[in-house]
Amino acid sequence: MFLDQINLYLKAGDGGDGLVSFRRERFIGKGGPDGGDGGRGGSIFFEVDPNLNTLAHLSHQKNIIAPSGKRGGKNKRKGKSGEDITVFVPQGTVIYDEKNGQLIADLSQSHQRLCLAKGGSGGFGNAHFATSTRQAPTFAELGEPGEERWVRLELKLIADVGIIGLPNVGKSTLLAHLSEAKPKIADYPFTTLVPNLGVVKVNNYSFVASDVPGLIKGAYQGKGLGDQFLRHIERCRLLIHLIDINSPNLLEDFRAINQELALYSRKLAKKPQIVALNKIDLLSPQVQKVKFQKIKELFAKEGLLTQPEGLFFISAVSGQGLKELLYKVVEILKKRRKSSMMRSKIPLLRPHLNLLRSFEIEKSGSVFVIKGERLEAIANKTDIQHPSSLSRLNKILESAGVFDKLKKAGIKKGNYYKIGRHQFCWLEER
Ligand SMILES: Nc1nc2c(ncn2[C@@H]2O[C@H](COP(=O)(O)OP(=O)(O)OP(=O)(O)O)[C@@H](O)[C@H]2O)c(=O)[nH]1
Ligand SMILES: [Mg+2]
Repeated sequence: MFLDQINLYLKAGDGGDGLVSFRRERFIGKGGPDGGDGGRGGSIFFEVDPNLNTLAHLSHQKNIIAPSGKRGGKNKRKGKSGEDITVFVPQGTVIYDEKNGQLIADLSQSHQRLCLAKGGSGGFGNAHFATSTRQAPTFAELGEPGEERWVRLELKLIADVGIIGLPNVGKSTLLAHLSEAKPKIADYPFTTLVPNLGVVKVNNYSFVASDVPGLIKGAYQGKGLGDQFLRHIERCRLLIHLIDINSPNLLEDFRAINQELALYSRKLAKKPQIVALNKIDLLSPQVQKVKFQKIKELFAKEGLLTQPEGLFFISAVSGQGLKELLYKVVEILKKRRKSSMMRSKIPLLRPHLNLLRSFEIEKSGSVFVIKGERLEAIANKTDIQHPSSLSRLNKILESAGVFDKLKKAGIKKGNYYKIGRHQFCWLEER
């Protein structure tokens, strides 16, 4: 199965709680506090595996949940940390925040790695809070909740060259001839259901080519396999437009494909194309000569080709004409390298859109309600009966800028503010 789009729920591990405990040993009367810290929760990383071509390996996984950190132990033993999880994805995976559609990351480089959900830190055990004046603290911190988010993964294969054309014109045969790829080849339309990638080597230069499943007229309306695969050639630097030289309507074939590209996007329609007429081995040398000339004139007359050298006569089976085609491809790719390198130098990585700082204050009657997913989650997990947990929550609210914003919103002594399931009274000027 080929999968190029998938939704996932990510939940990093919660931090383990700190422990409240006191040393109990024979002959030692009052042992000091020895409750250890909780372990860190596991984080979720995404990493590009260049050997992957699809997202199919993730199809059975709707939720990815990293293990939580363990509770702290006696003897100041730190709880075990939850193990990190690495999700491998193909090069060209684009990750969006499913809730607001925002782009989070564009994984276009091989072995690129980033953290998408950070595990919560462990809470401090009571040993941590012992001071000269507070020798027996009876409280410990709760672990911090791990981040959670809903993401959409979209795969945009990164091929330098896309081979496009009507079904059965020999796109896969060409890819197989030029590279080590072994796409399915057969004498019927729509053999290729998913794009294949292959590395093409020309002397010491190499590039990636992809055969795009056959397009037909009306693909953008869903005819044939539809235009869903055109997304993958959006990033190609060059297209090889393959036409069966034995087709009775060469120009119509050519136009039909270009029409579909234009309907999909203006950018695709403008992408440089090399036109290659395939299957010339089926013509005798005499016929070839006459036919090639006629076709050149036909295309030139229609003004369809901006570069006359963009017309090639090849056989993907015998290999005839492929050398010339390849040289042209390399020449164009070398020229167009600059712009694409510039583009790939700015990988977009915004994994943590500072979730803590994204909150709003709404007024509900006379109560100031703090609305922010992450802050609310933290508040909900805080045991406010314990002074230490409460002070930790206050620290977080402070550093997130909640108190400043409340003041700006006009909160006065005696007013109430609410976060998650807790409601507090604003006691004094902070
Ligand atoms: N004689 C000859 N046959 C070819 C040539 N190239 C491809 N074929 C044949 O044409 C048929 C279709 O080839 P494919 O490579 O599967 O064509 P495709 O364009 O990938 O087709 P779809 O994936 O169905 O869109 C197969 O039977 C190939 O053997 C060629 O240069 N000469
Ligand atoms: Mg094919």
